[in-house]
Amino acid sequence: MQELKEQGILQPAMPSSWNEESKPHKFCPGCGHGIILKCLGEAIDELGIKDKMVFGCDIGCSLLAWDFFAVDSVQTHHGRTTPVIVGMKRANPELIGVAYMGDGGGYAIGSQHLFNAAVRNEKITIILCNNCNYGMTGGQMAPTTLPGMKTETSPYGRDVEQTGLPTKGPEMVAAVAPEGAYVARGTIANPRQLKGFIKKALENQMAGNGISFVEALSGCPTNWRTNAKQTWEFIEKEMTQYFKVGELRVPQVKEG
Ligand SMILES: Cc1ncc(C[n+]2csc(CCOP(=O)(O)OP(=O)(O)O)c2C)c(N)n1
Ligand code: SF4
Repeated sequence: MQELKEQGILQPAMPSSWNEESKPHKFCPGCGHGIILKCLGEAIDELGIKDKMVFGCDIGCSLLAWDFFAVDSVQTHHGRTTPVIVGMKRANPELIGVAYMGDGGGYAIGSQHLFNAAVRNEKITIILCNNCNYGMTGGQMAPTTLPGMKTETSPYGRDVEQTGLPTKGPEMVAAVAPEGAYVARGTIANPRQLKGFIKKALENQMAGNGISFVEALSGCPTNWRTNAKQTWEFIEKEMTQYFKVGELRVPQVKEG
């Protein structure tokens, strides 16, 4: 990477909070994780909080971001990133803690941590990549798999009579979090808006208001077995039908 830059062959506009040495990144071509993390990187830059940051990533494809940023980072066990970042934040409230995970990590194995962190209004930021499946392990059904959607473990399509309806994480967090919470759902199809949501989430933590949670609708072309156009259309036309994009909780701005 450095060599290519020195030769003037490659001059990518990377956020300064990124670790250039770890680029090109480790995600599959067309994966949405990179777009979400670019939004996060730009938000960190704009807020000037790089030196205060601790970035935690889960098991799942989010772990491929363990060296993504030039900030203190920790890679945790599956579903345990929320309590790890909560612990760090409680030990050092000056930190800006981000827990990054997939829908399996946040809504299945780690759902109790997400739920209870929301109930306690922990002053951390959680960013969750919703790609409708368990990406890293080969595309099994996840809590967010859409009704009728085929996966490795729902080859005839998700049967909601057997498995229930897909989890709506932001709606759940918004329902249980006390005053001061910031909750939103963005999409990689609208990175400018997604970056705005992530920035507001970080600002909410900086203000000490309460928990901030952003779900990002994302794509997993490898396991969906889709080309670029099909991936885009699935996110834009199928996912947004069920998962509504927008802000669900925005704290009142304190006067003075
Ligand atoms: C305790 C534990 N259970 C199961 C696994 C196996 N496992 C690894 S990644 C993963 C699913 C990841 O899916 P998700 O969290 O949605 O993230 P994605 O890979 O889609 O980004 C599972 C079940 C594990 N590593 N640890
Ligand atoms: S398996 Fe899916 S989620 Fe994982 S890196 Fe590849 S495209 Fe992304």
